[in-house]
Amino acid sequence: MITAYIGLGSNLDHPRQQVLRAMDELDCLPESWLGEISSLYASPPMGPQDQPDYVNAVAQLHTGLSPLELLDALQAIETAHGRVREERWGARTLDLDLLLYGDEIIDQERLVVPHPGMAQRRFVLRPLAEIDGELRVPTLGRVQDLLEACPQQTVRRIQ
Ligand code: ROI
Repeated sequence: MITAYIGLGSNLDHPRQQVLRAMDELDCLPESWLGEISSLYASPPMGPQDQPDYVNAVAQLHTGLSPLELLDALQAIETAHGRVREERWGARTLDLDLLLYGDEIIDQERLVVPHPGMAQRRFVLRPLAEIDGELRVPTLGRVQDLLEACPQQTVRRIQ
């Protein structure tokens, strides 16, 4: 069993419901159960500004799935939420990012873990720190330190 961390984000079609439903669906994945979950947070879009604010959260998942099996499962959940392959950095009904997979470093064509860019994203680090600020991100360091060093962005706890 590995402890993985999944970043959830949505800014279309009832974002809070999208994120909460996705957490239930993570709990239903084979060989997996949901661990701790963060609160929900609202944040303005990073990237193009002509899109609604996002709802973001992070979930801990204990899983026996391999990294690529987990990636396939996350993409199947995104698709079930009506996500279509949209423009890069555009609005989406559901985004599930595999942030961390135990302490593994993965650099493959389909999957890079730790998630590149997570150290620049308060909407990832803030909920992750709520679950475990002492967690070490391979090559990057302690989550709480990453949060303190992260560029300011508004991230508001909503639920
Ligand atoms: N911006 C915010 N605030 N939250 C996200 O989840 C998010 N996801 C994205 C991009 C478009 C980069 N911007 C985001 O994929």
